[in-house]
Amino acid sequence: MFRKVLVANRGEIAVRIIRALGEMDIRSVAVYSDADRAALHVRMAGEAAHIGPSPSVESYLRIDKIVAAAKEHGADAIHPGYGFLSENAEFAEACESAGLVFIGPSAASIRQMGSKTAARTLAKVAGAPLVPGTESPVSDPADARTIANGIGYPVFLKAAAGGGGKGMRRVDCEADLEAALRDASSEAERAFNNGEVYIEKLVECARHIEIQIIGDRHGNMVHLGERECSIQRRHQKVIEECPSPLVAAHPEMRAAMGEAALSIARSAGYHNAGTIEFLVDGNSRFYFLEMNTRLQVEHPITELVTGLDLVQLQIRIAAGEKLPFTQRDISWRGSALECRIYAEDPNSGFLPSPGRITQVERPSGPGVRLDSGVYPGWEVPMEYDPLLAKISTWAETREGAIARMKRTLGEYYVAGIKTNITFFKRILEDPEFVAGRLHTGFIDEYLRRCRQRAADQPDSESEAVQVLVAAVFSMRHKSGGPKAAASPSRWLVDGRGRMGG
Ligand code: MV4
Repeated sequence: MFRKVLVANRGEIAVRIIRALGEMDIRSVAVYSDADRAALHVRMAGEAAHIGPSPSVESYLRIDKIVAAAKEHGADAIHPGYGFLSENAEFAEACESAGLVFIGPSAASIRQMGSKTAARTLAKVAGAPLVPGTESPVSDPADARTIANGIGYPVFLKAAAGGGGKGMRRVDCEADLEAALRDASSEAERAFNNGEVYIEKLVECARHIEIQIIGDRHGNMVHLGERECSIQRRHQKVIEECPSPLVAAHPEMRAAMGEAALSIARSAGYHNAGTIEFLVDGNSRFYFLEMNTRLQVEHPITELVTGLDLVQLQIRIAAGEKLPFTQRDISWRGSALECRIYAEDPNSGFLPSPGRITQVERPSGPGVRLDSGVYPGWEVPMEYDPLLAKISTWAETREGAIARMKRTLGEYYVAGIKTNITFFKRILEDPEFVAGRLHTGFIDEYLRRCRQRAADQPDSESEAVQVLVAAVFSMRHKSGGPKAAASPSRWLVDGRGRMGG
């Protein structure tokens, strides 16, 4: 086993990885930019290395500086987390060349799945159903027209080097196709240095369901079930859950999607943790979308329901160990939800809200997990993704997990910056959400329902509650100090004058 591992990331995921290393008696090395000198992950790690100025292109994206820091500190391996260099094949290669183990799949797997068209070909060869579309990039407008007419509108133009919704363009009719192709290609060129674009049939109001897989370097691989990630805003996931309410109602779907995911990963010769994304249409038919070759943000809900520690498993596999279980040993118990807490203001178009956190009240209790990268006094930098923390709740039933999440959000309190905490409280009360009727159009429809309700009844309770929240927050800012901030007036924010949930 490794003696020392460098964590090439920041924020809550760096903290998560440092925790796993601590439990495994492995020493940890943090890396940090100027803005992160006092960050929580730096405080928690055994050692830390400064890797440059605040912009991530000069620090967290610098392969040379991170590899040099790992060598200097005597690390055996590097965990990349998610984002930054986690799906960069050159980084994985640079680690291996420097004699460091990259805790993730091979550079070849990263490269293959990084090309979304190559991934489609691979999935097809593996026998998995695909969304109708092209397996190679399309650049000629006449070709694009022929293909789109063959598939039928609407279609999605997607960046071949993209993923996660970046560089996606919806096209509803032939007249819009040529301009959209030009836009999508130049956007992809700017974002990924690769202007290649492919075409897919756009599946409306589908569900976005992904399968977690994990395999060792000896050919053993299992799937760990699904996560439902249909609730996204601008291709940013907002709430994830496990099991998917759809799969819970059709349990045979899990085995079928699991088998499809395993056959894709096996044909890629994949090892370590990975996620296969599927779209599921109204007839419960599923189609391969893409594969993510990293640990995902939402891995905690899979951990809560399977009882496994994915980060520990990643580390053991990278060190050459065999998976300590087979598919038959995997079981799923209860239901889990995750809410992503961002430093953003839902009342002004979800604008980022960086600044100093003055106070944090952390939720706790049975079935509650908090993955947080912040502390009171920490200044949330504006340079990075504004994810502050993830709250996950577990209970025997979905209703229980929702009730627990509402209670937990009521206890959670962050002062000094705006957060989206109250936004979740309202979604969790939404009848469509409660009924589990989730689909990719959910957030747009939900926001439309909210605007409609506000227009129909301008002085409804929810409006009144918002005014009250604003008043309480501004009072607290004026009075200041921990005493005033801990005032029980906070508990009025649920509009019922009692303690959260
Ligand atoms: C799609 C799709 C419908 N049809 N592709 C978004 C993230 C990326 N990994 C895949 N995504 C989607 N791809 C086809 N051919 C729907 C989504 C999608 C989505 C789209 C609009 C609004 C919210 C969404 C949430 C999840 C998935």
